[in-house]
Amino acid sequence: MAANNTVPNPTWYGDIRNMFNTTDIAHMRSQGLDLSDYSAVKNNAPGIYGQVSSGNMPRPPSAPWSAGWVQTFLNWMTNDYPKGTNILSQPKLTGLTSLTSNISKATRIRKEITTLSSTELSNLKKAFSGIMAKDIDDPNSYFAQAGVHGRPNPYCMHHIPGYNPWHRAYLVGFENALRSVPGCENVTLPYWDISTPLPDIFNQVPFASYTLPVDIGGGYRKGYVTTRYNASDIQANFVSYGVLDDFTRASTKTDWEDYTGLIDNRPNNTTIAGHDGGHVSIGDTMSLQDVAAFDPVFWFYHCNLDRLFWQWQTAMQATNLNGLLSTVESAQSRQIFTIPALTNLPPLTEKPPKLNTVEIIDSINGLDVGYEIKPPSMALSMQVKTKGSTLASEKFFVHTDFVNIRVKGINRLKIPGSFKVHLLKDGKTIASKAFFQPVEVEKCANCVENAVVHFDFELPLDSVSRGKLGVWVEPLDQSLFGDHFPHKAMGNPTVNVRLLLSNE
Ligand SMILES: [Cu+2]
Repeated sequence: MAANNTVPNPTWYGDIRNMFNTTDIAHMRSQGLDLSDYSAVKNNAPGIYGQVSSGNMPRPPSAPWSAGWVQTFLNWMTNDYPKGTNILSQPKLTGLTSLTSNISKATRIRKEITTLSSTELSNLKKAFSGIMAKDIDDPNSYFAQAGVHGRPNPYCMHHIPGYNPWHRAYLVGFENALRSVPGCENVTLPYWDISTPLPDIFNQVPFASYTLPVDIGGGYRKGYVTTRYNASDIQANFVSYGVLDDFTRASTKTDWEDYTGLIDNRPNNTTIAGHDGGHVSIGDTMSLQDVAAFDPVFWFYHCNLDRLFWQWQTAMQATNLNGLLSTVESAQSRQIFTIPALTNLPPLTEKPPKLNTVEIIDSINGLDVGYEIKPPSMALSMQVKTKGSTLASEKFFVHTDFVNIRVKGINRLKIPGSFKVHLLKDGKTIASKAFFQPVEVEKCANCVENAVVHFDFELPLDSVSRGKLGVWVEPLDQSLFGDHFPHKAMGNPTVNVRLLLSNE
């Protein structure tokens, strides 16, 4: 926003949040008003307007607002406080350009794996082989690193607000472990862009598989060798579970909760559903949370998800604490960034890499990590940004080409391990989603806290009309009830169908 010009149709994301600088935010936070919080600014807008129009606020060293700014703020109030859209979802991918320009600041540049030079690749192999050879009691060993994601040390940080922060810290710790191998001090973890088929390199030693050096419980014994599906089956599974669609949908979202998915009762069909569906698509080991991180592909898969998270942050100007907070809607989610005791990411805060939710926000400057994006990356094929509800004060369109079918009230604690939810029409599967969780799900505190989950299927209306629909839940572990998990045994889930709407 130009300093003195009036913006006729300002938005929270485009203009308003940028009118408050770090000093103003810190000052007012100490008085109980959080200017990085959309709801707080909206609810206190008349008071804020009074202060800035009279020149009483902001306090020095910030300069008083120009008449243009004051008018812009009033226009925002008059127009009923629009939030605005994500620049990634606009036709020009401005976010990606600014991302590339950020890269020069970081020294750890994570690249797409097929673009590595032969020296970079041989160093990476040396680093992987090096940590795989380390004693399992060494915190830098592959075994110790992979072992905190399921067995033997179960930290299940999924389907909760801390999901993205935790996995970012986890990758930094793993990268540091790779760098502990002599001669590999400059290695960075590359990513696998999952919109392209699994590269052949993953069939080579040491990326092809890992063999457990000891028993880890849950039936996984010393000598267990990780396995996965072949590249073409994985691509087909990504389509079946709508994985790329979920990530594309996530990239167009503006609120942190919508980007993450599932938390605070938001639709699940964004990042977290893409993550879960991707794990189950890659199989066999990757679909089982108890052992998923032992498959070497895990690290490259998650590095890609971290890259997508960083691209979203960049597009949303959410690469610092106040920027990120300006996208966080619910009080509960804000707490993991604002209450010191809740910023903890066990065990990654108390032990190396010693990072908490706030420290992971800025990769480029704070963590010294940057991503080299190989364009074109994720294809943004979704033209219409649909949602479930809007403010009654805003104009809206009803879309009759797509519907949202939500299967809700699934008590996942009753289902041992990962499972799939299929939508059937006249007995045939027309859409599927997957959920990734440990076998001993009742022993997982984060799972117990979020026991009841829902699944969102966004489908063309044509594909679901004129036919008998049904829902089938298929557990990966079929020893208990076979391949159809009884609806009664998981709390009798219900279904609801909604038309979608948009404001554009
Ligand atoms: Cu994962």
